[in-house]
Amino acid sequence: VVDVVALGESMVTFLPSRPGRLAEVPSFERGIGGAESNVACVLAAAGHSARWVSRVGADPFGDHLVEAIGGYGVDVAHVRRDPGRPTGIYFRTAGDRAGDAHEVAYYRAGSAASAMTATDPDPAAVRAGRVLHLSGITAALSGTCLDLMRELTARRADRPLVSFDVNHRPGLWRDTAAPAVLRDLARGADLVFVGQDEAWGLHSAEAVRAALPEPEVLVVKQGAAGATVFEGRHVTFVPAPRVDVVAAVGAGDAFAAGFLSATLRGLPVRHRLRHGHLMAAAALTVPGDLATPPAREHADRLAALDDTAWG
Ligand code: KDG
Repeated sequence: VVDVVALGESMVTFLPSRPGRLAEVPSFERGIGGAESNVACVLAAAGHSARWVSRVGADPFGDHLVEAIGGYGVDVAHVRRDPGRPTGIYFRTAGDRAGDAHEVAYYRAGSAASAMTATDPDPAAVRAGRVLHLSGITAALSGTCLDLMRELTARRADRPLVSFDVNHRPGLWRDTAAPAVLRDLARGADLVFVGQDEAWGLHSAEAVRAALPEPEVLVVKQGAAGATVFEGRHVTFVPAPRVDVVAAVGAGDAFAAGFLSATLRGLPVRHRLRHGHLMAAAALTVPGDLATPPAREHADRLAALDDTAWG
């Protein structure tokens, strides 16, 4: 059994080769993006078995995504090539040092991944892991992708642990119902990651938990301050280490990967949070989505330091 199956659209990403607005920079460097495949790549780099399930075009950018993500050690055998639709691409700036003021231009409408349906990809391949990791991005891609998300978050006995990162990307939604749609999907998951800034206008982690009591584990990410986990009746906050931020994109995915890795290894909640923070810290210090995560033994040593070292 594979540890984690991550399902979602990935895109070739173009980052300006020098600072400036998208309208002005003359050249770009190619990278890869896609929230769910980022999680799979970080998990594979951290020694887990991970599968990415998706669709890409039968085009050179599709080739590149399959090769690059496969190059991280992720199983890409269930990525379908669609000769009739293109691979999505997007351009983005790294953003300021606070990380959130970056420009994004998507070219993904009608992409190969947006044609996924509730029955294709193969449901058996999607449910073959100990964990199925999903995000709210997929729900925004098309009506058939939203159907797929509803199917995968429907509660049923024979499913893996369903992990859902809310990932509200306002630029992708034409629909004002996005917050309600995302909340309904989150209700069906077992483990939910949500940033306080995308949490339905609620201003405290406790208010988010009150609004979302169903998931067994709820992780509310509070930016540079840290993150709070609600698990049953237990509430645990762990501050984030201080980091010189280069670009915030990819940090949420790395956080999810660290938390999932520690969950798969049966570590206690405080350590799960610390592994999330450590993976995120690595991603925060590079301009692209993906950084080399700390080696497992090193991360374990850092996560085991006492509370005074963790602020
Ligand atoms: O979490 C990082 C992602 O947002 C980025 O890689 C692009 O998947 C992406 C998206 O749809 O915004």
